[in-house]
Amino acid sequence: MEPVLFYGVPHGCSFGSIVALEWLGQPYRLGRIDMLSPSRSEAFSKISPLGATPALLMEDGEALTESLAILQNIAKRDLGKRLGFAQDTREFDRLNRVLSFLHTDFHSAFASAWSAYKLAEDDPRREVLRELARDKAARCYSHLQEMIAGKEWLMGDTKTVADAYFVGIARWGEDLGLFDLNSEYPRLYEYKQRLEADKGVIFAHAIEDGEPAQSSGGFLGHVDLDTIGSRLAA
Ligand SMILES: N[C@@H](CCC(=O)N[C@@H](CS)C(=O)NCC(=O)O)C(=O)O
Repeated sequence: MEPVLFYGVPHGCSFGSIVALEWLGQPYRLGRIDMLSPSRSEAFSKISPLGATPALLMEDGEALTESLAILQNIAKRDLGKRLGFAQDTREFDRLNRVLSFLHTDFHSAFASAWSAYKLAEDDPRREVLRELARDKAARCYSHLQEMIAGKEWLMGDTKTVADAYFVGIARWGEDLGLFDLNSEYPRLYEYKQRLEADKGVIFAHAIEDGEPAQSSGGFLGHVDLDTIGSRLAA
């Protein structure tokens, strides 16, 4: 049985894992999770005990959570695609460094702004939380702009899972109304636009938006969460 990636809407960080699966080109299915819904199905709670996405249900019924683990799992399925690197190489260490930065610094920089998003419009805590996120994320955007200088992709001349993960998170600055990337970080914006023109990225947007999506990879359709329980390892 092909792997199933559970992705979250709206605009989850799982976007990067969808893009990576498209770039890999091997058969897979998707499961859709509404992150704004207060409850999760029993089957999904077994797959992802914290209720978070992404989660990857693998061929043998074991579930893998955490973006970094999932992205490395996708990359190692065909190292010839160069979405990632063999573990005993310097490139592997460099990719891990970039992925860790993207997760622990960049992704987490937005946490307080997402908390603010869930508060009432007139809640006085909103602006404090948003300002905190803006400060932290600004440092990350600057660092990323330096990182991409003179390179086509984050790891150099090959697109990797780091680029896939980046594009799902970088949009949050504008989603949350905190940044205008084009005017504030023009070189980074240009890199992001190059990714936005990629077929896998266009596909992932269509999937999130619930629109007809043209896979150039191995997308076989969505799974029904009610029937997934039988695939879970004991
Ligand atoms: N440590 C996890 C965090 C994933 C995460 O933050 N997922 C968010 C979406 S970007 C989510 O599922 N939020 C909804 C929830 O936790 O209920 C990872 O890196 O995969």
